[in-house]
Amino acid sequence: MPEPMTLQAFLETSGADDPAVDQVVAVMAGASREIAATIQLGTLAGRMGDARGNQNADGDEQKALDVIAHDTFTEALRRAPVALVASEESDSTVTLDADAPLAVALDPLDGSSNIDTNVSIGTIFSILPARPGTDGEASFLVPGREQLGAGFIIYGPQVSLVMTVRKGTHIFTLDPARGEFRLAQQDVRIHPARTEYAINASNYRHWDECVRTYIDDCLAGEDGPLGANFNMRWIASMVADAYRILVRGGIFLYPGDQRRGYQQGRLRLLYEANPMALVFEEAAGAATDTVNRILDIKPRNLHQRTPLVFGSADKVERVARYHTDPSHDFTRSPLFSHRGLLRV
Ligand code: FDP
Repeated sequence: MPEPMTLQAFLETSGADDPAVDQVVAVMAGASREIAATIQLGTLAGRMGDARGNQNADGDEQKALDVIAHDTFTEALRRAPVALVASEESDSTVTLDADAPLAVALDPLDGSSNIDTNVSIGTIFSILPARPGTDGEASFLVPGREQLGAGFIIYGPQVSLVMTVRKGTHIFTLDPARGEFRLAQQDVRIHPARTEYAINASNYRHWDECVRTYIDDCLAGEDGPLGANFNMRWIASMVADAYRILVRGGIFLYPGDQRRGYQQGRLRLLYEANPMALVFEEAAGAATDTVNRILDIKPRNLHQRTPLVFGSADKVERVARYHTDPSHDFTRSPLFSHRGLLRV
């Protein structure tokens, strides 16, 4: 069997139209090896999941590994043509090379609450054009459809890079012996038929009626309005749930809910929703804030949150229909509807 192509060779032959974007992808992949090595050592590398006693700009408690990852990726990006970095772990943007053409938004360590649990965690990134002559934030406060590339690294049983430079979504896996990422899956297409959903179901009582109805209908199985038995998986590390959905289909939901501070959900538009949305759209999937396409939302501030639904396009569209037309399909199996006799 011929050896799978290295990331470097792939970028040279099938990379972005602008080689600067490829440089960012290569630098992110390179720096991720350092973070992966630290994560693999667990507590042997120190107490990475310990709180640092301060909160990030979103009010989340910062863990030691959040800060290490932020510093590692920001420093590494000095080796790429990057003018600005916006990070979930930093209140304001960081200027690297003011004359460089690109801006990068980062979630340096996604799934921080899983650091100590030996569960997959990751790094998410979004590449945008820098807008010279504007303040640092202006480059980031643009709709996600302007992204030139995006991706995430997952530190799991395998370390993998999922990336797009707007020419499909591709997966590379780290060969630890050689320290190289190699092509694992080219042009990923999300399976539409898989009936699997990911949601933190402990928030059921806080959701709006439309989200509850969709999940009720999943639970109703083949006798319910969706006519299929659904399975549930919730890893509580978005990168891990996203990777699974990419390779075998399904839907992820983190909607807004009634808890204090959760009206716009938990996830960040710039650092999490936009890059995931681009990765999923490039793989024939979809991503919304339950109704509107994520990539069309114009951010108002760097750390803005958004409800997020992504995955197989048919399922994402269905959730949107439940919000825009709450009577949709509830008639197919009235016994199981909210108005029915046998609501489960
Ligand atoms: P975390 O706070 O641990 O970084 O990014 C936020 C995130 O994890 C996602 O990775 C994950 O899907 C979600 O939050 C988990 O939320 P719950 O704590 O509500 O399960």
